[in-house]
Amino acid sequence: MITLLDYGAGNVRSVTNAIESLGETVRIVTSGEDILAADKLVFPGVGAFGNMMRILQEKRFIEPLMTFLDSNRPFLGICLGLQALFEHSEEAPEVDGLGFIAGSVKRFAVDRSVPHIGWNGLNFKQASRVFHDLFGDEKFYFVHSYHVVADDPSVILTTTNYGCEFISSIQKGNIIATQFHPEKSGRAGLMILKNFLETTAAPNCPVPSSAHTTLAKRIIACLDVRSNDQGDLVVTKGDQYDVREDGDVRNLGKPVELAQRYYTDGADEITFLNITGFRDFPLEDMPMLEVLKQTSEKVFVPLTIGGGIRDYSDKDGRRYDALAVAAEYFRSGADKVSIGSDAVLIAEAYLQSGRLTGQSSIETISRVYGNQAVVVSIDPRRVYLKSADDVDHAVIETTIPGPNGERYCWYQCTISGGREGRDLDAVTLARVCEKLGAGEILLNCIDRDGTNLGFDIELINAVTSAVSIPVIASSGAGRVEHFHEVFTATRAESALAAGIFHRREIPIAEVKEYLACKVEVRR
Ligand code: 1PR
Repeated sequence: MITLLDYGAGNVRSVTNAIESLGETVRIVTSGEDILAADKLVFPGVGAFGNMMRILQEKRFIEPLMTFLDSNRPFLGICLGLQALFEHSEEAPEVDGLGFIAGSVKRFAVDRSVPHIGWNGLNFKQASRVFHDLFGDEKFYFVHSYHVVADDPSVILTTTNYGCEFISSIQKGNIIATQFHPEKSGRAGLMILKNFLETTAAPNCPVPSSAHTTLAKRIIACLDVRSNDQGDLVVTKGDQYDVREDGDVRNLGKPVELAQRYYTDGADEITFLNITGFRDFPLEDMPMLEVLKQTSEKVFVPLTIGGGIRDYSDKDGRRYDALAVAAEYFRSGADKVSIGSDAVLIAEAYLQSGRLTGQSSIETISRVYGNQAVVVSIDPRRVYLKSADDVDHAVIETTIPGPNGERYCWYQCTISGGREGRDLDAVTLARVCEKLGAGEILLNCIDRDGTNLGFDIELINAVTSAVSIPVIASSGAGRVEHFHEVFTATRAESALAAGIFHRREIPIAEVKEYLACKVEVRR
């Protein structure tokens, strides 16, 4: 029996699912006594440091937690569960941490995208039983903007390189805590959890083949999900956002089965887009929530869900805010939510008023769950221009001329699944969303969607150079070479594809095989 400290923010379902998949039972902490009575305690922290410490305080968990840690019983902290052990954090200087380990938590000051999102390796500094059976070159999933700095180097278990060398896990007696998410790190992560559960595993200090770790480029499988005309939830795919074929919604398979297949094939992340979410309220869309729940029981890589995240009034006039919709997605197993149409409307309102309200979906969700949990999905299409001065938008000079030989274009944002174009360009939208608290951009391109012509490199370069958060390149992948191109010709951190994977034209493993000696990928 494992005791799990859930303080109510974010996705602890995935940790529970991962532990249960290893044959253990999980008991969730409801009181300080549960912490004191625990044999082994897992503390998965999600969200923001200040919010976490305030909730621990309110629930009177701090004292029992300190008693547990002092007793040296097996403890596994994950992500914020590591940061909580330190004295304070730059993220919330006014709030004290537990102070179990001397040191503090600092924001990354590196010339790279922050948050540090994705799969990175470990430099092993000492042996640990949680590394039993690891070889040393495995990669683990990270998602964070802050890292710990320990006063006493003897607690450092591993470090990781990301523009600097930072502490990625600590060990002090039986107290172990990782910045990465074992529950989201596929087979290697499950092995760490298994070793933690089996306290008899022999200590191991693996030797990686390289002296430095490198963040891998991620390959993401995207599943557009909606009900077909028979009412079954199906994965569909169109080209340029038309998903009907001879009048029927194209049916490419069952969402949970496909997600599982992609996990087994080596996908680094799975994205579900509830593509009718913009018109149907997601909280009434129980099958979609069920898909997420079932997937998170079997798939141990990060799950993102998008569609319909916005404030909403139901037919009886009851109001729900976007935060409630996101909370339900997180409770059902999502690690990140993706906001599409609402982000455009928020950015337009901000540009008009020049004022941040603090009330938008991007701001409220990132405040509670952290920036890394908020992805903004942009659906732009090209608008060609004769001259760069024709519009008041971010214009690029293009090497792909328009139908009338135009040499310039801007990327017009759309809402409602590409149905409505707005007077806002993709570069400005990305910039505003970063300012509002988005942690990542999912950059689609309607012109390329489903065409197999390759990613729109010009669009991706325009957006990546405007923001410092990671960008997921999406739309148009048709050959393995397209992934190589997007990772070498742009600063995109990850590449997303749908059609080629659904139609089994190119398996994910083949993409990784091709990339292996050219760019860093997770194998
Ligand atoms: O606006 O917050 O409700 O979010 C709705 C989300 O659903 C948006 O992210 C929007 O992109 C997506 N969406 C809406 N309608 C459709 C549709 O297909 N009719 N899907 C749709 C867009 C997603 C793309 C696709 C890539 C890769 N498709 O990300 O997966 O273009 O495809 P490819 O590899 O086959 O080229 P909201």
